[in-house]
Amino acid sequence: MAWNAADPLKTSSDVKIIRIKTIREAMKYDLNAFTVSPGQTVQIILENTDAIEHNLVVTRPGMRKKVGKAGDAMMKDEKGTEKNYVPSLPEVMFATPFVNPGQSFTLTFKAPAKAGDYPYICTFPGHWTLMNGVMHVK
Ligand SMILES: [Cu+2]
Repeated sequence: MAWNAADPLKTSSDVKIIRIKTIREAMKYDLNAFTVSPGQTVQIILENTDAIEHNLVVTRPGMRKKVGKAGDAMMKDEKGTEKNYVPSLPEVMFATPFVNPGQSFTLTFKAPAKAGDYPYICTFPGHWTLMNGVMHVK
């Protein structure tokens, strides 16, 4: 897992750019699924158009619930905010920090080499059950 900022020098035609916005007062992303190729460079541009903070965390296949619940449990962690409510678990692959209302963050990473369905969620406690989607790698 890494906090990755966009590096404009590294963009090439092979970069898959995915734009995701948050839906105001709905606790949802406006994109519930997208597809990338194995090993491809992916840039997720998370634009927070909601009135509260959100993040976006990509998990290993089948780990949405585990990571989401670990995020919920961080409500009791006094360093939760500092950690952006991103659990320190091997199931977490990529994560944005918290994105403030009206701000955006670009998360750049290499898509997994292994085909599969990789869930993404907001790990702010209580958000993941509604605020989620799937990155299909194929
Ligand atoms: Cu959220």
